[in-house]
Amino acid sequence: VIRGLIFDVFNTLVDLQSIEIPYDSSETTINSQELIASWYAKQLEYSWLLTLMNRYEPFSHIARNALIYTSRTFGLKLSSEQIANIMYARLNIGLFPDVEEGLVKLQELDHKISLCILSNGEKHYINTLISNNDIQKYFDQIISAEEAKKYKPSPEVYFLVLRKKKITLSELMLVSSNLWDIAGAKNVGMVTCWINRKSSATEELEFKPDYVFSSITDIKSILIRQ
Ligand code: LAC
Repeated sequence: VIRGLIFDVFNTLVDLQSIEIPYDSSETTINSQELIASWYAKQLEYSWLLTLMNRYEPFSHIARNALIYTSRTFGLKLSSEQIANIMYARLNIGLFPDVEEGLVKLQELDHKISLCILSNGEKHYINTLISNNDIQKYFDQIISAEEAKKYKPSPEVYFLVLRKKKITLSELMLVSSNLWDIAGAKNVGMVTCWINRKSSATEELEFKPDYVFSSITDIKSILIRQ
């Protein structure tokens, strides 16, 4: 029986593609969608590099450094003011259109399911992002990898949830659009739900998601049946 849902943030609740990058097509061959995808991939790479080295830096520092690296790689000449503006826009990344409706549906379930956030983003950043999107009311807790000083998919980060809740891992379901995060959660025995909005290809990883949906609004169907 699933008693708690744990939500990832980037690309699961908020759409990184909604960030506006000041982008001059004469400076680069890459489009803004590819630029944002590369920026995110670089953030993950840096976060995993630090975790493997037993070091920690807040995710926003990583995001800023990854932005500088990515823009330089693709020939974009961003001024420090433009970088500061993008980092400011990162506090207001927009929700995917299905998120709010999906959260409302989960709240309407007869049996109470606890909803919480587990993100690599640092706590004050995630608090701001979530309240700027006015969805903090749906979650009982916001848990950040900052507390483990390691990044997902390190097991210690998923274990943080156990410190806060009297629930076993097999009663918790991670909801994420990131398959590396699904792998991390399955690795520690959580149930997993992959939100695949864009019909992305599956990864060749040993750990497969237990459920796959194209929208957060569909999660309710699993919980009604249990
Ligand atoms: C998160 C990102 C990294 O943890 O997906 O919210």
